[in-house]
Amino acid sequence: MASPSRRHSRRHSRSQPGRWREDMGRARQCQRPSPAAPEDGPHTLVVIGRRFPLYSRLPGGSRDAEGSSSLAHQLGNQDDGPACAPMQRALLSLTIPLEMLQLVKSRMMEAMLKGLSRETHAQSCVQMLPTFICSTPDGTEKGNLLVVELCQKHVRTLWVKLLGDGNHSPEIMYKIFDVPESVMQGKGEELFGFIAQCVRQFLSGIDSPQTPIPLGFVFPFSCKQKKLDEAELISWSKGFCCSDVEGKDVVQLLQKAINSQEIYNVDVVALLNDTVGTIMTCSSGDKPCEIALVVDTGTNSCFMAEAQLVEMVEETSGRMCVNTEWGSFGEDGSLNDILTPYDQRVDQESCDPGLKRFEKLVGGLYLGEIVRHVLISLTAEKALFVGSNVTSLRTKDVIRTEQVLDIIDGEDGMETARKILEALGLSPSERDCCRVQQVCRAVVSRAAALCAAGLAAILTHMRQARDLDQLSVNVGVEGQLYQRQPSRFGEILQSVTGLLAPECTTTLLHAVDGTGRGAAMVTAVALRLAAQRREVDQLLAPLRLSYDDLKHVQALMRQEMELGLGRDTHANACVRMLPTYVCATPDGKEQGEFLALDLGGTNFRVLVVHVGKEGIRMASEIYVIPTTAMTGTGEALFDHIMECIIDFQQKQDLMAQVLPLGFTFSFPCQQLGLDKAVLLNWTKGFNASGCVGEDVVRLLREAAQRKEHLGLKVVAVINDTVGTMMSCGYDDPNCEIGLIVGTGSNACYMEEMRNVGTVEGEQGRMCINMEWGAFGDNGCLGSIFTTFDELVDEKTINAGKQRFEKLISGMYLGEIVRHILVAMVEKQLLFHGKPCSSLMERNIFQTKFLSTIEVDGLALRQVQGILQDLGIQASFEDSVLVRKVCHTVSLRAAQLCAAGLAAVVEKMRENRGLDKMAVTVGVDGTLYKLHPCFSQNVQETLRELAPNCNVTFLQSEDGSGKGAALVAAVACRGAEL
Ligand code: 0WK
Ligand code: BGC
Repeated sequence: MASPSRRHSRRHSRSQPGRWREDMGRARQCQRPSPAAPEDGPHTLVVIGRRFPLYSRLPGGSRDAEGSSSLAHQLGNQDDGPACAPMQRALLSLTIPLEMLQLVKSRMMEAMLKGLSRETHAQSCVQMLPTFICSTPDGTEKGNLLVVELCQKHVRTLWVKLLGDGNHSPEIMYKIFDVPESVMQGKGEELFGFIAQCVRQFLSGIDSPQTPIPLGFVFPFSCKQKKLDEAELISWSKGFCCSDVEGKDVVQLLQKAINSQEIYNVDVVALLNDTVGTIMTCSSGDKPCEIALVVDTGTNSCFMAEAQLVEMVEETSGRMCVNTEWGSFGEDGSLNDILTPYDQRVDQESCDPGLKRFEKLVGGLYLGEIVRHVLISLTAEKALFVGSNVTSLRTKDVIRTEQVLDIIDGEDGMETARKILEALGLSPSERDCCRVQQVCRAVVSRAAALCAAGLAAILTHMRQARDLDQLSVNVGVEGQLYQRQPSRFGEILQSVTGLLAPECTTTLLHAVDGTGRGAAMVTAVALRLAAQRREVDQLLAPLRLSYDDLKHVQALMRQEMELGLGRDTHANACVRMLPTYVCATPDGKEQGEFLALDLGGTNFRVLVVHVGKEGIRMASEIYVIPTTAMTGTGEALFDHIMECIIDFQQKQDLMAQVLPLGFTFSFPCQQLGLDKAVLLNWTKGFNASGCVGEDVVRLLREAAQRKEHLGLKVVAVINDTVGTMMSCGYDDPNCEIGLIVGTGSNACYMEEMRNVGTVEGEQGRMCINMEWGAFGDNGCLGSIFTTFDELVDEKTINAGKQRFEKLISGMYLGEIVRHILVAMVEKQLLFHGKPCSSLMERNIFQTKFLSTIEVDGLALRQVQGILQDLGIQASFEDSVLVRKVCHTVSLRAAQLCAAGLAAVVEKMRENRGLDKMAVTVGVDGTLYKLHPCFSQNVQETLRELAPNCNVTFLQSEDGSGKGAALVAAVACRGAEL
């Protein structure tokens, strides 16, 4: 960017319309006003040289006869001129006692809470619109940015250079273009066309780069914001009423207009309300501003609300800037008891009667009108301009607010009043000028006091929402009513706020250069977030599976199933489709008492199960399998298992009985009979030696022998998927599929014997344990595996094995997330790129964290809590990102699980030659059961992938221990046959 001087000379060609300014954008701070000299403090009503304390009489100063009478009495005593009574009445009606201001404050708080709540938002007249801005600038924002501000009567285009050095003094160049009246009331297209032309002219006047130029649009009207760059206009105000804009996305309208100006490198990346621009402009790294007021043509405010209170948005923790749109306060009648006849007339003559009631008491577009109507009424009561031709007073807007401000704030307000009145063809007396000045003061003081009541409402709301006794905040203020320093408006605003919210300390900061810098900050933040979003999406893209991807996985799974069932192909198949010798699901006739073991999940359980006509009763005990036992010798493992069994039998007083035992052994086993199964390989972190290739029932029996325990009678060994199918089949005979999504993952289903090439016989069905965890071990899922999956796999004790399981199950999802988070830190997308040693530790990010983090409406504070426990300081944005990663990983797992199931149900449907098939899946596993949306995602995806199958999911309540007992019961019944 060229040096300021040269740039200055070349560009200021007079030929170009609009007015140029170059300003280094510094914000001036105005401190709490020094206590006013008693005789001329802001809250003194001056009538003909006498001073009356207006607001200091609260509390206790009630507006009872005493209060008002004392005021009237004081007023009466002072302006004892002719017709002073109408004057006193007028001033009194424009004076709001503090207790009434207290009421206005509490009504505003009520309306704010109504606006924040999802239930009552629509009915609230204070709309509390989310702005999607969740943090104030931290001074690191950088870049050249274009800002367009649509102000009252002009468009301001700014070129802002943020240096990222705390941005206390960004370089700002701007140009102002007056908006023709016709454009303000014309077609929307014309308005945006006009703005786009201003942009083109402005850019042609500066050597703007050809590279993409981000534009921030300050649009001071109530908008329903969906994103930073998507906002629908709710309603026009302040004299603007262009057609064909309300209900439309204003960002799109501007972008379209800019493109039609053949400016293709300008991208509207953020739209913000002027209050938001003010809060950002007045914020700087070390002094964030948390409230902003605009007291200009219109009035409005915004503040940093607790996100969890903003029920209209997802975000549930941290803070979000909320645009109150308090201009509409009172549209529900809640200000009727302070509205004067003058206000009613101003409202009736406005272009939106009944609307924007608060704005019509405070906004600069209306104060001049209120004064005019007071003067008309006082003239009618012969309290003013006796003998003057007052027709000019009948002209709307003949008295402008800046004139009112001149009259009260100017050095010689009286003289100013004379000049203005004479310019209106009036011949005012000294007294007239004095009374006009009093009326102006009363109107502006009331506006300031009402603004203070609104500000006090926000302050108290924030203090209560943050659960603080005291609150101290910076308040950015922008607008002509506050512009003059010191201004009567400012002094009353400050002092009355102090009276209405004594537990809050406010520092008013004047937004010197309007909202330009703030808009640039927001645009820079929007850019940073957009760039981050793009990078995050890029990083997560390989984990996002399309419908076609899932259909492909489904087809691959079917292919592998056929290979696994094939007599000649079974040996090399990765999905081994293991026959279980369970040929029927329970028929309810099962009877007896059984012991059951359940090994292979999160917990090792020993159960005693009583199966009878009245149903099933069971008792169980959970035992831990220490890692040493999982990875030590098989002997030690089975000895440990025996100790648990004996402990259980002792506790259950079963030592004297030899109950048939059903053994759920949740690992891939070649079943050689109902009670004989050879372990093919360990999974899920187990790696006990001397077991693979062995009959696990024999290993258990040998352990019983070693313990000289005669009370063991294993009659069946099953996989947990089979146990789950049997256990659910007992309640739902339609249950012919078992699914586990827990530490590991697997499925079984009832296959037609004719299709089971590895077992003799063509009749009937047999349950096949698919061992789908190993799907992809032959590389057929290469296109699905991501670098993160490779990182997880290579660190496991069974690298290259159980690839499908490692994409789906609980033992691995946390690790996938951890690797993605590490990558994001490396790419500066997370935690400000600060390396986190804790994140480098394997398995530190547990899968159960996903289940917590993805809970809908979870306060992101809890996400921050989890990260904090891991020693990671996470910002609000960080927490949102971490949740996004968790969701992406768990959704993929659920979708892949559904693709596997789709292959199974479609095969069963075809097996049975059915067009439509209904079937139940018995399911178990902590991930499926405890994750907030895993089961729903599985079911939704399955409905898409296998629309001809109506699949019911039945969660197994008592796990597969019950299933093992039922299989044992069938085994025992078979033995009796
Ligand atoms: C409970 C079943 C058990 C199975 C487990 C899987 O009773 O057989 O192995 O679910 O879930 P996990 O405990 O691994 O989450
Ligand atoms: C095992 C299966 C078991 C599944 C669920 C997998 O690791 O190979 O046999 O069914 O985990 O526990």
